Amino acid sequence: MTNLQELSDAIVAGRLEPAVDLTRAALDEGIDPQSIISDHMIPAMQRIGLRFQEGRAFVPELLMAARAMKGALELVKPRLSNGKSATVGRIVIGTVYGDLHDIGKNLVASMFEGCGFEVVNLGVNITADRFVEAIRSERADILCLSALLTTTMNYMKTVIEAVEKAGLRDRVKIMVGGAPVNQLFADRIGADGYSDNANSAVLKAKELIAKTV
Ligand code: B12
Repeated sequence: MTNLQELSDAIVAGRLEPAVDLTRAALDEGIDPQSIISDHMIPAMQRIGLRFQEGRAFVPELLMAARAMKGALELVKPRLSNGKSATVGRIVIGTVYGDLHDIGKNLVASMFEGCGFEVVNLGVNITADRFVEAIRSERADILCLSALLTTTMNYMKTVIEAVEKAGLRDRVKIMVGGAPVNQLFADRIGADGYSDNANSAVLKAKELIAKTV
């Protein structure tokens, strides 16, 4: 039986190979992929984040942990898919300008894909203009914005204003998320939806799509 505490420890220690091997073993044993992510991988990132906050870890350690998390996540991602092929809706997702955090955003994007959405993942450090352009070119039903820094979360408001200015606001639903974001903030900046995790993000997106049809 795979020791999932070891997987969590490997991510915290930034050890890519053991993290990938332990993840593969856990999947082979039939452990629920969602539980591997929610109960072991995400808490590992929270642990390293706390160490960083307390001055017991530094940016290189965060980077190593992120690399191990991403490597392990690559293995789990295909298992999140439930094989649905019909398109539920089109989503454009990205991390806002000034922000390079993409693990959570990519996890949310994978869950959307696994649940039948078509997803255009713009990446990180995305300007308001680029989001606006993508809503048009990709004919997005939902725009998803991610931010992990208190200094970048306000840029979400800039994006929403740019969408309004471009005359696209009534055509697209906007969802926001990321560790410093909450429902109150989402309401304040005029977003249509917020979620603090990838599972409820999918439920929220489906709810928003249902409202438009
Ligand atoms: C890994 C990491 C990094 C890595 C990022 C690598 C990468 N490719 O992503 C690196 C080393 C690059 C990094 C850099 C920095 N980081 Co950093 N980082 C983290 C860390 C440890 C983990 C983040 C993570 O991946 N979490 C796991 C994922 C799964 O969770 P998540 O992102 O929250 O996503 C979930 C939800 O929020 C939600 N969600 C996310 N996006 C969206 C979008 C939508 C639409 C929805 C609905 C939901 C949703 O669903 C996701 C899945 O459940 C956090 C600490 C923490 N606990 O969050 C600090 C943290 C975010 N970083 C922090 C800081 C300060 C920095 C730096 C400024 C450090 C520096 N001095 O250089 C730089 C900034 C660089 C930049 N311009 O962006 C601070 C932010 C403090 C603040 N209040 O703003 C934190 C909180 C650490 C701390 N405790 O101090 N970081």
